[in-house]
Amino acid sequence: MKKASQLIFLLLSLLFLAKCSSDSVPPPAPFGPLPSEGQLAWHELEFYAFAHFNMNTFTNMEWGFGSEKPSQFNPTALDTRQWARICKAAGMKGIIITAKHHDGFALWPSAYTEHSVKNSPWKNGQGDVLKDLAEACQEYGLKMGVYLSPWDRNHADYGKPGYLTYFRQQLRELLTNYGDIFEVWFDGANGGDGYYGGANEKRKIDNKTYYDWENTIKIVEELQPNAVIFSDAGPGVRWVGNEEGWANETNWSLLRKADVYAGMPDYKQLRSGHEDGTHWIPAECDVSIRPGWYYHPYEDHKVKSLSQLVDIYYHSLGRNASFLLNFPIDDRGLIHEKDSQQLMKLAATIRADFSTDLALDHKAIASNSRGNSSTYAASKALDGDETTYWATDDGVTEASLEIEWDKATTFNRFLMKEFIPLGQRITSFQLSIWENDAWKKIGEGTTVGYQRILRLPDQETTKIKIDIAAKAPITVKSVELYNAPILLDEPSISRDQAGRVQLSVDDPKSSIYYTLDGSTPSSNSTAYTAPFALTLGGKVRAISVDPKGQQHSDVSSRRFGYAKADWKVVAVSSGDLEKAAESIDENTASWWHSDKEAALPQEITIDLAKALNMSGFTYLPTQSRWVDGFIQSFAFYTSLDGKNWTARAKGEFSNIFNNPIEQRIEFPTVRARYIKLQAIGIVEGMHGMGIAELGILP
Ligand code: FUL
Repeated sequence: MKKASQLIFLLLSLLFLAKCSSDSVPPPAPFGPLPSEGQLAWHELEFYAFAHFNMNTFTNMEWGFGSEKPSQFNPTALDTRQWARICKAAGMKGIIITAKHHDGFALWPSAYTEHSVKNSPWKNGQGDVLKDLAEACQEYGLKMGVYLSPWDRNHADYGKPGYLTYFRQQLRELLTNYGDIFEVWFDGANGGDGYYGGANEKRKIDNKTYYDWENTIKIVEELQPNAVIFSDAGPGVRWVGNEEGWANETNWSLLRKADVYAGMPDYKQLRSGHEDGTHWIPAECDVSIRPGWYYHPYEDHKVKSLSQLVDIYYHSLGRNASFLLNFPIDDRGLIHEKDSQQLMKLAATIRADFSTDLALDHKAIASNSRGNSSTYAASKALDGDETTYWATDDGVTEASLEIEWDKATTFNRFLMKEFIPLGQRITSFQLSIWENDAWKKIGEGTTVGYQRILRLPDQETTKIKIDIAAKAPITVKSVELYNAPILLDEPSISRDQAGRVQLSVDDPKSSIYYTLDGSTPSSNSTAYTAPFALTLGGKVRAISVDPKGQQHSDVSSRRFGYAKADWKVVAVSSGDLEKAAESIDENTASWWHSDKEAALPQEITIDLAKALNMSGFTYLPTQSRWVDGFIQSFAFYTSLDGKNWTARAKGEFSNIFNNPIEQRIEFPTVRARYIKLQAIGIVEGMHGMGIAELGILP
């Protein structure tokens, strides 16, 4: 008995000593610029929303001139709780609102201007969008941020020193009256001309000096010490150098602060940051779910596809940046149904992709771990605990980590995070799997930082190895592995000029099935293997199906007229005849436009190469981001010889401005070789006649 207790005592003492010795191993020294507390909290937010809602929503503009009237701001069903409910359901952590955009209209009843909601018909001037949103965010547990445009095309003093006082007074209102603000967004844009209190002139400022940012930043620090400040150059968070939602694969959370400023022309360097940066200024990817930032009914058919949104997720959050997704709030004051539908699909995909961490608590071996201490052991990267990390000894900047399973395991997502409170260190890494008794490289990357994710083809193995190189001892907070299900997005359907239809999906593992008889496709329909001819036109409906044939995407559908292989534009009333070929090239992204100054009517004549029976025509207006040339009223003629013409249809494309999708006009079947489309009227405010595609219905 005595012996047993002595033994237990000895064991306990040994354990105690072992623990003491491991705890006494100091953590690696911090390396390079470090994030602040506020920045660390911001990193954790990852995915949050932008709400572009303001005067532009009602004027159908992207950049209002500043001469708009408060009376124009009048949402019919504004409901910030709907925004918050949707964002929360998608796993977003906050909402940043355009409190004031470049046109100067204030969404809150600012005491310093008459150009605000207080003079609008909305709630008889008693409303305050900021207050409504603050309450909604509070209710749904979201954070709120504010966008305050430095450029103000309404204010009489813009460009003069006096404007700064006004700008700062407004900033104080926003940071005082609406509770905690997590991010303050300062835009770098300045287009020059504006209303400016009636002056109607161009006012350019010197971006480097005019705003005296140093003193504006002090106001944020004083009133909202936990908020991060966004601008092209931070100081809290930086723009990523594009509005498409991607960072470069190499992405440092660092910038040489002295070399950057808001509105700088050489902004593309922001996509990677600066490896030798002097300050911690991580990147944020801002991107809209539609082409525009503000709501335009004519973009209702241009909401980003699931595949596009998923790509953006991986190209922002997977590359050490955050993901700020914009909703152009519509003129009712709601997130549009189509936008929320796509958002929910994205959220479901991301949840499924990261549902089970296959590395969690698995056996891990590192080639080196700091002082052989359990505190910094390899297992700390797999324990799901964000406060612990695997670290290497001082002087050891190259090391590997192996993870082993008892049985073969399949994964296709690799996620790694550095312990960034100690700085960003990793410069490169390689991922290998154990195959045929040897390591086989399957992936690699450069920087990691807060988070790096690789999308890989399916990998089946019993162990993996990550070789890492860094600028200082390695500190890895997590390594995670997932087996994401197949991405089932609607196939995209296109046809070339020769009439060959191509169906495509992003995920190569899914199969495509289609029908041509109008029926709903299923996995019993025709399987798509290669482009097929559809020269006489018809309706293609398609789905993508998982390899087991159990799940499928929504149905995509497109209707085609005759193929355009031998067609030729023989005359245009103005504009470039050669370029007019783009109106029949089956490419919906290209277009032809008549001379913008030429008087109406304008027309285009096409030779179909042989006489065809036709029962109508289709017109797709230009699909460019900046819409123009939409035909409002038209006349359509046919001819057998190109000399004697008969009018077959005359009328208007109703609602084309709001809904610029393919227009179909039918008429009793005729036989003709030549067709002529005449634009009699163009949508108000547009110039010339524009065509993305013209087609003929069999
Ligand atoms: C840009 C602005 O000019 C756009 O209108 C939009 O607000 C976007 C987020 O930032 O620079």
